[in-house]
Amino acid sequence: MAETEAPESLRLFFALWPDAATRDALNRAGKWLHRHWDGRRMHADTLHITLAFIGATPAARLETLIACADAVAADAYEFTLDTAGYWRHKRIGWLGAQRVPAQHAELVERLNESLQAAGFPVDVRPQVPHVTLLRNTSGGDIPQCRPVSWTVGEFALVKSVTDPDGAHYTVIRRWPLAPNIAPAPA
Ligand code: 2AM
Repeated sequence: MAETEAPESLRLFFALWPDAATRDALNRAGKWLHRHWDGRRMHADTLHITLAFIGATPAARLETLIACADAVAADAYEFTLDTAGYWRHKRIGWLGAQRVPAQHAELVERLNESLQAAGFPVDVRPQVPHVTLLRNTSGGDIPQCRPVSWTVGEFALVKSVTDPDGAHYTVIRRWPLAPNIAPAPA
């Protein structure tokens, strides 16, 4: 590397990344919300729920970041996304949940603890899990939405690259969650 060249930096976050069927359902929800609120629809292949936003990270720290996620043990869960929301300050329209499963909160907490222990910047403010569906929208009355059921069986580390036509995301690695085995009837 030339002396003047900055060390490579990656913009990273951990997220729930949907399987194809869930992505289609989320994309349909985006189409529906766009009919109500207009704005710019997010591309189907960008739809996700952020678990922990890391931001600009030296590429040399990637292995440490991966080790943080390796150390996280959490259970799979069903996430029912059944409510639309609007944030005026960000001008985004999103899909979220009236009830956040305990396993989701545990996953976020364990990931944050692991990241914090390794010295990564962690935002400890409570977060509202959401899938951003629209940007640059003025929102409106909250319409009644058809729920999207997401079977969450893994989480992912994602790289974000922004170019003039928007953000592009690449999944770098995935981690499975422990399958939920229902207790056998007595
Ligand atoms: P958003 O969709 O609500 O804008 C990639 O940019 C992902 O990280 C998006 O889900 C985005 O949320 C989220 N994100 C971007 N900047 C963030 C920040 N400073 N803190 C938390 N999440 C952020």
